[in-house]
Amino acid sequence: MPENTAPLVGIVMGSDSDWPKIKAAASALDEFGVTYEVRVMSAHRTPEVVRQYATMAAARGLKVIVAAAGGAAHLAGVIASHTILPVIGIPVPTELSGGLDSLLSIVQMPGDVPVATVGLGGGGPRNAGLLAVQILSLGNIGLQEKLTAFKHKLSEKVVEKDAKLQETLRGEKK
Ligand code: RP5
Repeated sequence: MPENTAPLVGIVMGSDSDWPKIKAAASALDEFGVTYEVRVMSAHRTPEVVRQYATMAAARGLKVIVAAAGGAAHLAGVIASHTILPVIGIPVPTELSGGLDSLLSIVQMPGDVPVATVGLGGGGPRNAGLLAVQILSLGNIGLQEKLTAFKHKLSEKVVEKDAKLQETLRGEKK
C-alpha cells in the first residue's frame, strides 16, 4: 500500500481469524494502488467501537467500507446502519454448510439499508476489493484507465486459453 496517504477504503473484520480468508480484498486494492486501512472490530464484542468507526468513517475521508465476518455476521449490516458510505460485505466461510450462516446474515438486509454482498470463499474477497476500486473509479480517471486495462488482460487470457485448448485438441486427433 502507498505510504503516508490517507486510506480511502476501510477493511474491517469481526476477528483476526478472518484475515487469512479475506486478505485477497486488500491485495486487489494493492494492485490498483488504492490506499486502505485494516481493522478488527466486532458487532457483538465491541459494538461501541463499530458504531464510532462507522459514524466517523466519511468524515475521516474513507469512501468505501469492506466488512467481513463469519457466523452471525452482523458487522457489515451494523456499519451500513451508521453510515451513508457504500458497504461491501464479505461472508467468511464457517463450518456450517461452508458459511451459509455468514452469507445469509450479510446478504439478507432489510430494505433501505443495502450491503453489497460478495460470494462466499473463492473469488468473493477479491471481488470485494475490485468492487471498491470500481466505486472509487467513478471519480478517478486514473483508476478507470487501470480498470479498462485490467478488463483487456482478462479477455486476452481467455482467448489465449481457448487457442491453447484448440491446439491440444488438434494434437489429440492426430
Ligand atoms: C465472527 O466470529 C468473526 O468474524 C469470525 O468469523 C467468527 C469467529 O471469531 P473468533 O472466535 O475466531 O474470534 O464474529
